[in-house]
Amino acid sequence: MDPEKQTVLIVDDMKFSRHLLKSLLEDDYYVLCASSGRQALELIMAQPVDLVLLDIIMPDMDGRELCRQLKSDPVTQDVAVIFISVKDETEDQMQGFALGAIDYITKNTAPAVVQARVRCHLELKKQRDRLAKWSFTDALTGIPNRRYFDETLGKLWCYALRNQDLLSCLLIDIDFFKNYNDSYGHMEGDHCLKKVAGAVQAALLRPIDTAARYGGEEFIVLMPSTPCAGAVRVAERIQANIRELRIEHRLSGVSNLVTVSIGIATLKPDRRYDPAVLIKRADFGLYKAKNEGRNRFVI
Ligand code: GH3
Ligand code: MG
Ligand code: MG
Ligand code: MG
Repeated sequence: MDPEKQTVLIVDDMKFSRHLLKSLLEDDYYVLCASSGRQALELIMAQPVDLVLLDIIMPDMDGRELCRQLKSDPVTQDVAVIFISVKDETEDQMQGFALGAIDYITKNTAPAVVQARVRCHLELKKQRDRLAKWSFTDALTGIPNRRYFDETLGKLWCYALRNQDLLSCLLIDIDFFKNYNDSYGHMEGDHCLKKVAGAVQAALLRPIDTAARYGGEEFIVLMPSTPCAGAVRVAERIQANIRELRIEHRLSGVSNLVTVSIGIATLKPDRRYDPAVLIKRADFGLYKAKNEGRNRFVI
């Protein structure tokens, strides 16, 4: 799959309409088709979709209901929707925008115009994605930043809550990093941060696991559907990766090599808690790891 190529989902109960739209778009985009709202929801949950072209009149779940559901779920609320319908009254169109659609195309629109409008929206989506990627990336290390982490935590928390699933978190802090900066200089410090970020990220084997720079010399990892034992294995891999880097710390007089301390927390989200509880628990583990001598993890 070409990662630059965008994906459009056509949702229409009429085979003819699906085929017509598909023929207009398949040269430039990946095109998925669904014949019902329910099928569309399944496809949207299973893969990234850049744009949904949504028919309104459908049996079972109509297009408006699907749009309502997408916009009310934090996991899917950013999916862009364009209604494509035979309903051409001003009121229908205004209702479509009120539901959160970014455009409304009536089915009597010339095919070339449909194509042009879809292209225009997808171009804007591409630019939005670029900006989002930029604003979610830590400038020094190139890994996701705190903003990205906070958003992801919100989404994965909802997801785990709904599925009654476990969520694990690691809070990682470089040991004696102030001494490192004082002994080797700030530039070397930055270089060390980049290497440690790479070692943390390389320890994650599942694409759903997220690592981010949480603060100055702190990193955080979020792992959905992961029990404590799985989180421990990742913490061990992170420490092994950092050991292998063999970054000298001798000049500081407090340690031979750069090491990290890790706090581990696992919980099953509950409506009574806020996602911050998970981080608070990991932070408590980190605090204990520091107190017990550093270069270790504590649950
Ligand atoms: P501990 O083992 O208890 O964690 O000790 P520490 O020295 O690592 O902890 P402390 O919080 O006192 O120091 C963190 C240091 O991280 C201080 C700060 O100068 C450094 N730091 C934070 N952000 C950056 C950065 O972007 N680049 C560099 N070079 N240093 C940074
Ligand atoms: Mg229809
Ligand atoms: Mg710190
Ligand atoms: Mg530190």
